Amino acid sequence: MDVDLGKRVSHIQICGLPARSVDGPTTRLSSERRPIVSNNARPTEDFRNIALVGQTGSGKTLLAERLLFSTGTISRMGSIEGGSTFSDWSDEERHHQHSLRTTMLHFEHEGHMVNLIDTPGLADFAGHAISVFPAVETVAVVIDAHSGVEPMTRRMMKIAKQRNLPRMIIVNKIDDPTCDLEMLTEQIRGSFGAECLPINLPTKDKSDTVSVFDDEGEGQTLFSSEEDAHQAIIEQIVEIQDDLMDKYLEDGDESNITKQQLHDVFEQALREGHLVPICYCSAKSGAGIDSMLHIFASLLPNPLEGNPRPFLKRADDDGEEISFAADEQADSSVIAHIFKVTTDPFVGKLGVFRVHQGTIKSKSKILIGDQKKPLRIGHLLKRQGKESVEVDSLGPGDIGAIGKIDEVHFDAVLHEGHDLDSVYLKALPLPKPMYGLAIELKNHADETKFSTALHKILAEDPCLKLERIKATKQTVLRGLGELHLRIIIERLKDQYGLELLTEVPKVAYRESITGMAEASYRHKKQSGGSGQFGEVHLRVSPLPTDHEDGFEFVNATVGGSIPRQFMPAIEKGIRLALEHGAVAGYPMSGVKIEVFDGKFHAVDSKEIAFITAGKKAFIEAVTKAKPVLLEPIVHLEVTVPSDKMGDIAGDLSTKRGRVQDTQMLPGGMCTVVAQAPLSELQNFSTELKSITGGAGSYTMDFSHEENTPAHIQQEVIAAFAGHDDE
Ligand SMILES: Nc1nc2c(ncn2[C@@H]2O[C@H](COP(=O)(O)OP(=O)(O)O)[C@@H](O)[C@H]2O)c(=O)[nH]1
Ligand SMILES: [Mg+2]
Repeated sequence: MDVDLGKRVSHIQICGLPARSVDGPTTRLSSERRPIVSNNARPTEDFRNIALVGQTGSGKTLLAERLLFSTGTISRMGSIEGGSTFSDWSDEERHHQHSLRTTMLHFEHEGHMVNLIDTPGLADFAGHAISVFPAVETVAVVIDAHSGVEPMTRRMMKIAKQRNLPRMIIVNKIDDPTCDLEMLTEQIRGSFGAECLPINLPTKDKSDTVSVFDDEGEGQTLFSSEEDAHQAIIEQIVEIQDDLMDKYLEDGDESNITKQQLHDVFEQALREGHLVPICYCSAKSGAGIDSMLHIFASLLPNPLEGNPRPFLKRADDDGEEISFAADEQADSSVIAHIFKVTTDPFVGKLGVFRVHQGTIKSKSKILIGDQKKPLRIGHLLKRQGKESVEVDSLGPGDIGAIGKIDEVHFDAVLHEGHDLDSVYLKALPLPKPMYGLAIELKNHADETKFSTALHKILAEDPCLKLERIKATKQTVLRGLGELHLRIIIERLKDQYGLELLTEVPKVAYRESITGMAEASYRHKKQSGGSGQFGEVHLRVSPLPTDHEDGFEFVNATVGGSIPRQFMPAIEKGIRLALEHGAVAGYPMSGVKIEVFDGKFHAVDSKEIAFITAGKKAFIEAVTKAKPVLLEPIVHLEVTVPSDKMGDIAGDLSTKRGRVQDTQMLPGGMCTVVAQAPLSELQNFSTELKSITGGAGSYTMDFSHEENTPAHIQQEVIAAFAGHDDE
């Protein structure tokens, strides 16, 4: 059934519509049909695309709410506790009182359109936060003034820097009477470098801020002074342009540098990571919000200024892969990137995208990735929290969504011409789903419904994976942590009525080899009419651990001992063995295979014969090539009260963990950095809670793989030996 989108449009302010009145979390349906909003006229320079990221609880969602309120976009401020913010709108989020998804918001300020993306700060949902990076010019990392730099602060600062994204730091909650903002500023600079400089300063009573770049606002500052902070920024930015630096040094100030020159060099410094402005505010009291809005509008890069996204064009057969930047021009051929897929209870499946060049028009046709047939865009939407406004077009730099197109998937590129079929965006460093739960349906009759529901959920979440492990006969759902999976399981129950039984999965080992070996296999079958014949000689050897695919297949035959057309069949047989493991039933990787000889028969050689011969020869070679079982090792950063440091270090060492570093943090906390095998950490979140009385937190990231201890390896291989090799 077609949902009438016109009915859902309520009083959100977009492009001149009146301000929306907030009426709590339920979706309002207004009876009159509103027209499609014309969104044509906005020039690309007017957009500011900003992602709010950082530790959970730092106040991103309330800050988003405050920004919507201060710009007149909403007429009343909601609260986190009351579950009435614009950004945390789902029942799940209100129940858990945490953002669990990214939310698109937008507002106008000083004639600019700010697309603001609120992201979840929990480590379990880090993938959602990171995946919006390609959509924005600026990553704003929010820090809680009381808690200071936290694990997610570091992680987001690091990833944004790796992706060459201009960054700013927002110190929120300056109303908190216990915070020491001067010390915190030193901590920030100590953690992220001297390029972090205040762009506004809190006043003595922390009820307001003073802008230091363009001398707006006044009052006595809490620390430093307006002049010193101003000078520090100017000196930092003129450094990157020699002529400005000379002028500045000659005159002793910036009096001979024009406003435009200063703006440009400011923007360049942001882009080059030479300046990270620190902006102080309180989402709760509203202190510093006007100054922040002015900074957004006047200083943050617009889509034409920010660093270009790393688009790549896949090579055709003999060409080379090329990288290129989208041009952000309205009349170019469309390139838009889907950075989020979600399901809206009213609109259905939604693909949320950023336009990087060209103009997407409603009712026009669009290609998705390398699909042959174009699809008609039914509904072109601009999202405001859970609400949608239907627009007629979206130009470069803008963020919007298309509804009801099944083919849309995460990371897909939307475009108009087949010449752009092979365009994609350089992969993001998304966290690897490692935390697993073995799942089973309570009621097996729901199998079909389950697979449809899971398909939808998996499409929305790039950090969620489903595995069927043959060795353990378990279906394992993998995500980033206990909460991540708990929420998915709750969602399956609440939205789809599906109940699951769960248990701790057996460890996900991976097979590899450490030596080189050769083997051959002849597959011959004679039954009545034509027979089957194929013979394969191959060599296996280990690949470097950082090899991209973990698999390399080489046809090294000479003189046509096996005709070329059978090579895909041999590869297929080998891949079958790889998938199901050769020695212990776990997926294998890190192997190079060279087929160097073989035999064929003009009549009896068929694909099936070479599939079997390839598989059997491979399994035999691997068995001789000193196979090993690898286990995932994770990088852990555990933040606990300092007096629990010893307990945590001791606990980790009983888990085969290695403590690598410890850092003291303000507020009597410390961080323990360690590596440990994932298999030992299944109950870590519960244990940490009990050791620290709930005051500890941790982030866990895939680090690398290591050989499992010999006795474990022998046990696992022996347990598999009884299985068939199908
Ligand atoms: N005192 C104070 N509390 C705040 C401020 N901003 C947010 N909070 C509170 O901090 C908690 C976490 O806020 P939330 O916006 O959900 O944080 P998020 O996880 O970063 O989105 C909530 O209880 C907010 O009411 C602020 O500026 N001052
Ligand atoms: Mg939030």
